[in-house]
Amino acid sequence: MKIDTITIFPEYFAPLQLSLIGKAQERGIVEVGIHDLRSYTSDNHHSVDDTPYGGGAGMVMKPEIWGAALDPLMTKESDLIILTPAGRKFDQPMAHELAQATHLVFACGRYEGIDARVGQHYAAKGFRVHEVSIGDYVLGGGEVASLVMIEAIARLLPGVLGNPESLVEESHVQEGFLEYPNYTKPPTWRDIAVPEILLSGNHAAIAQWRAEQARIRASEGL
Ligand code: 6GU
Repeated sequence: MKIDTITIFPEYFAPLQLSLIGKAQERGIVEVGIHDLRSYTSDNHHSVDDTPYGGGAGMVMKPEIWGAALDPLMTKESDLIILTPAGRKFDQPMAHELAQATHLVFACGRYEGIDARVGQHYAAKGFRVHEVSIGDYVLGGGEVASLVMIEAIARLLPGVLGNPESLVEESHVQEGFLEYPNYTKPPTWRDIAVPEILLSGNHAAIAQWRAEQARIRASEGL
């Protein structure tokens, strides 16, 4: 999978060199390109935003700059993701859906967002355009939101996770069952003992206990 992100803060994407996605890049499973929106400006001040038509607070990102940045990236294979708190809520099914894509282009808006004609234009040209939010709170921009999405999507790609069984087990999370509590050594830590059943070696009883614990967590809304 090819992933491109366009941003005025390329430094935000340094974590993509680490851990899971860093390794996936080394292995050639994903290739990430980071593009500085300001390099597509042509004025002396490198301005990317302007005042909103109709008045009001804040600034809106200029469509010409976004067009200049997106045109060379977009192909028939591309899905354009515009990050905005007004978008469709990102969730695990959407992560699975986008993990099937060949090329994802993330447009990270700042200020009050990107001129609405940008998404409209690429949709009218026949591109797949998704306006996406990661949750019901407001961030300073789409950078962190796109990092969240990239991590959730990349770990679903074949060969990224060392242990694909964890993907099978977590499918229960997607089905509305929340996970059971996990423990490792030592058997007692600060006077708290690991539930004895987990040390019993009785796999059927352990599976039953875990299912029950997951049900309790779900019913408590944890
Ligand atoms: Cl995608 N952008 C911003 N600015 N805030 C958000 C968001 C996106 N998702 C949740 N909050």
